[in-house]
Amino acid sequence: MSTIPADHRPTAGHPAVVALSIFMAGLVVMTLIFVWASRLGSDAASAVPVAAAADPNVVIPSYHTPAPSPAAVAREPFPAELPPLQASDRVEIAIALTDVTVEIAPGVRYSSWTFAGGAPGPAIHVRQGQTVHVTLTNEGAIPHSIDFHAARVAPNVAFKDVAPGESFDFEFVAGDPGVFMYHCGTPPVLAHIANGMYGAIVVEPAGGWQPKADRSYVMVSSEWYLNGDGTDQPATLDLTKARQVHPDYVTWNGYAAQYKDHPLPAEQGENIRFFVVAAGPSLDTAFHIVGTVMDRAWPDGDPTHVFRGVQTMNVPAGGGAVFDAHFDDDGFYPFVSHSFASVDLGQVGLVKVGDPAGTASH
Ligand SMILES: [Cu+2]
Repeated sequence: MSTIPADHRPTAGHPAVVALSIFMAGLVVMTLIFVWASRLGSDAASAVPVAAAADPNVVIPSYHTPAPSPAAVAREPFPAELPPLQASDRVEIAIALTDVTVEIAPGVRYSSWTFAGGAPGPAIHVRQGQTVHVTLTNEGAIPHSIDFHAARVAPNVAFKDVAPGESFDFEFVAGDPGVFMYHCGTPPVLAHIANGMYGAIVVEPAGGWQPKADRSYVMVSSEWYLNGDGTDQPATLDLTKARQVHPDYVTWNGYAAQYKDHPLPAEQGENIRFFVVAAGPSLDTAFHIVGTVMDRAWPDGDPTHVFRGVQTMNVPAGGGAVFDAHFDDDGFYPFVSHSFASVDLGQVGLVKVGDPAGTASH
C-alpha cells in the first residue's frame, strides 16, 4: 500500500480535492444520463444483443424513427390495410394449409405451418349478417383445423381436424360485430399457434363503427419461440420456450419491426383505426401509441362498448380490440405493446403522419 507524504496529502478544502470531486461527480452524472438515454432509445427487433444493450460504447437507435437496413427496405411488409368488404350475402373463404419457410426478422427464417402461406394468415373482412363459407384444403404434412372466434358453431363439427390431402368446408353467420382471432385448434394448440397458424377476421357492424375511419389497419401480435437462430437453416419450434413464455421475437403481423421499416401512412387530423388481435399463443398486448391519446377503443370491437381517452388497453391473448386515434402534428408515432420486453423483441411499428421531414422546427 502506497502512502502519500503528509505534506502532499490533499485535505478537504484543498483545490485538488475540489477539482477531483467535481470531476468524479460529473462522470457519475454523465454515466447515469447515458444509461437513461440508452434505455429510452432501446430498439426493437432483437437487433441489439443483450450484451450491447449494457455497453456504453454502443449507440442504440431510437424506436421513434425508422432506421431500416437495405434488406428490410427491399422486403415487402405484410399488408396492413383492412381488405375491402364483399357485397354478396355469402362470402367464400378458401384457405390452403401449407408448410412454408417464412422470414420473421431480417435474415431469420422459420419453418412454419400456415393458413394460405403466411403467418399470420390473411386478414378477413366481412359484414355483420353475411354468411362465411370456409373451405380448408390441407396441403401440409399433419392434420390441422380452423377455429373462428367470430363463429357460434359446434367446435367438434366445424373446427374438426382435416387430414393431409383432405378438404373440409363449413359455414357460419357473422352475427357478432368486432375483430376476432382465428387459429388452428388442433392439439397441441400451443404448437400450432406458435408455428404460425393464426389470423384476424373483422366483422363490420351493420351500421359500422362511428365515426367513419379515414384509414384502417389490421395488426396481429404474436410471439416466436426458436429452436436454432434461423440463419443457416430455418428455425423450428422450441416447445419448452413456448411453455415457459420465453420468446425470441414478438411481432406485429409476423415479422419483427416491419412497420418501423415501412411506416403506415396517415395525415394530420385523419381518424386512423387499428384492428388489433393478440394471437399469442400466450402473451397479451398492451396496445399503446406513443405521442397521442386514443380517441376511442372498443374491446372485442363490440360497437356498444366504447371507451374514450385511452392511453393503453390490454388486448388479451386470444382477444381483439378496435382503436381510433388522430394525430395533430406531422411525425413518426410508434405503436407498441407497452409491455416493453415485447418492444425489445420486435413489437414496434410506426405511423408516419404527413411529411416528418418538414417537422424539423417542431
Ligand atoms: Cu394446425
